[in-house]
Amino acid sequence: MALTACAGTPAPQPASSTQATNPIITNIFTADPAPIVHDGRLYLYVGHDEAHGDQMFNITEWRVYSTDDMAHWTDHGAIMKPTDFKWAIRDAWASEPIERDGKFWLYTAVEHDETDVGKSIGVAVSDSPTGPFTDALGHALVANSDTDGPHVWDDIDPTVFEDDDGTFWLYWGNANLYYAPLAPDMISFAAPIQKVDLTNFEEGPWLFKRGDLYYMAYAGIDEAENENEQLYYSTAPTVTGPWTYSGKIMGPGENSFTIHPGIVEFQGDWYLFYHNAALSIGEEDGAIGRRSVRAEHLYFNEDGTIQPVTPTAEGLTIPRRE
Ligand code: FUB
Repeated sequence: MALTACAGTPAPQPASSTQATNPIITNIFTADPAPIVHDGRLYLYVGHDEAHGDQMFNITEWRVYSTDDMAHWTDHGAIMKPTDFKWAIRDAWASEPIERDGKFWLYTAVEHDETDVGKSIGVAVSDSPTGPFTDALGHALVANSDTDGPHVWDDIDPTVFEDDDGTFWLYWGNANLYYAPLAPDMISFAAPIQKVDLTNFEEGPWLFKRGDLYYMAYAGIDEAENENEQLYYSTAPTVTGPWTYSGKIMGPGENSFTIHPGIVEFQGDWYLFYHNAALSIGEEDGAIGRRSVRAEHLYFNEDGTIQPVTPTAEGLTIPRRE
């Protein structure tokens, strides 16, 4: 709409805003978003799901996208596939990278070969956030036999975080939430693995800090309310707790049993990445294993609590509306 001015009054300036899209990536199915910021760009790591028909998941590779305005994205392509870990056989499940001294360490879940059946955490390394990444260890950092979970897929969904004292921490898990400090080599632990209980916790932990408060966002299930996963969070005064349940961030993802958070501050604003299964590509509808990554603005209250987020069909409007 054109704006016109009355004689003698200054012309009103149109508010300039950019409209992003939801989902962010529409030509392939993507899941388990992990956003990080490096050198003024936001890098988004996802799993590329090629499930067909009734297949549950067929997540074949990890890919990276980046942006400097949250609306226009560069596709950096595939950075690694599960069998680049010689001991893994499939399943590019959720991952999260972190930079340390110019190297990028990618912690990720994959299916281990027959020598330790079940999901395992691998660690890969690259000189660039856009890869390529190679196995940094030659075996799993955490294999199924290293933990005492209720099933063989409890060692998934790693989230990695650097604390103010320079210690890097890894949390991960499904059903059980495990954690341990990483050693300076980033490929071993500096202390034994421990466990913590969080209200409704199911999987997909995402650890971050804002001000003095540590936040653990995660996918959880409250069966009295909904059989599908919803996004919850707990907060703590230290990286190891004690954790206090702090509420729900978002309800279930449309058409999706799973939901998976990735939270980041970029250019002064906070963003929540998640996935649902509302996208169709050609004949293939979204489904349990064919999800697509999306983003919304995230708002905090004065006391540090997170305001519930309503998914939008249209995606981010930038700058955000107050
Ligand atoms: O994408 C595979 C699995 O589904 C992830 O590891 C979970 O967080 C859930 O999103």
